[in-house]
Amino acid sequence: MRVIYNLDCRLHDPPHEILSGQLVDYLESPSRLDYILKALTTDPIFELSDAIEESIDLNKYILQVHDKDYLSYLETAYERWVEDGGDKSAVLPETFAHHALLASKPTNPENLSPCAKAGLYCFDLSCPIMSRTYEATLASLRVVLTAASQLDLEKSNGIFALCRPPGHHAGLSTCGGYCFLNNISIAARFLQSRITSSEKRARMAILDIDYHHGNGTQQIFYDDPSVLYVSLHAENDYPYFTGTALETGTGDGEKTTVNFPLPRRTTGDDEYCQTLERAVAIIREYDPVCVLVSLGVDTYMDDPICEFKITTPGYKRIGEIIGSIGKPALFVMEGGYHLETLGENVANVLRGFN
Ligand code: SP5
Ligand code: ZN
Repeated sequence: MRVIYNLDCRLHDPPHEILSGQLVDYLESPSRLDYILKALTTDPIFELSDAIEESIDLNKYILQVHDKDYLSYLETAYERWVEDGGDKSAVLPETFAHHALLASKPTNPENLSPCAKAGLYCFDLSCPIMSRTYEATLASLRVVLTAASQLDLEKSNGIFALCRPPGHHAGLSTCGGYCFLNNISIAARFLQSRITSSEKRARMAILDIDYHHGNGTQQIFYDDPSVLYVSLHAENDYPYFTGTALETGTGDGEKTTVNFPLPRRTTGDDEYCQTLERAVAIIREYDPVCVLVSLGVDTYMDDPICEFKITTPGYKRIGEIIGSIGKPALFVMEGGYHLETLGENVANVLRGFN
């Protein structure tokens, strides 16, 4: 299987984050990429390439997903923050635009101070914007769109976009959960725009197997029947306010959002695979042109922030079930924080699919 990566994804490198009130090393670190690369290079079935497609107009596709004011915020936030006297290490919100604090939605967000903007465009503390963060997020997206451009839609093959920072928590105009740009959503729009045969948008399915609910991806396609969003994730865990089975979409998008919240602590390979079979049946029935997989392996038994019990061999079964859809698949890297097994777990999903 072909694997696209790029070392500019390493440029975003925050020193720490706050977990359960404690300052700890930033879990979504550049070394995640190194560990995955190392595991994939040892197996000849993976054909690695760091050649990215420079001619793809990223802004054009980003703006099909994210608000324009959010995009210009990401681009300029660090510079503006430093000009305003903010610390040179990173932009970080200190106050959030919580509904209890807002008399009304800010009408001119461009007039807000850099600190206010940080609290408007970010929903948690896990997304510091450092001097090279924006560069890294563009590199991450470029890896994903390069892989999307190489996906053969005529065959049921797979391709893996080995990227970071991840994307599925990023919403229309919000960063959070280590995510800035919603890579997989932008890839779905990119693929739809490549299929010009009919006036209607081609059907895409997004299967999200990260431990956490992809609140951003769900939000982006909530009213859109052309993108089916199916997620398996932990119930009552981060990001806490989304991901119940009652969230099924709205308007024309009613029924094209499907959530499978699973119990923390007890969910292991068998329970997980049984639910994944149900998810896959829904995707088959929808009959998309291709499947985009939000590939998180933070469901692993020893992941430092998660509480499922998936084993390393279990990931191969997961890959096999995804392969049984019989559609071309674009795998996009999301979470996974147990460095020692990260690469092998990712490799097993891809091996199972093949
Ligand atoms: C892409 C991705 O996996 N983002 C995840 C960001 C999670 N950050 C907050 C983690 C909070 C952990 N606290 C868990 C306590 C209950 N298990
Ligand atoms: Zn996750």
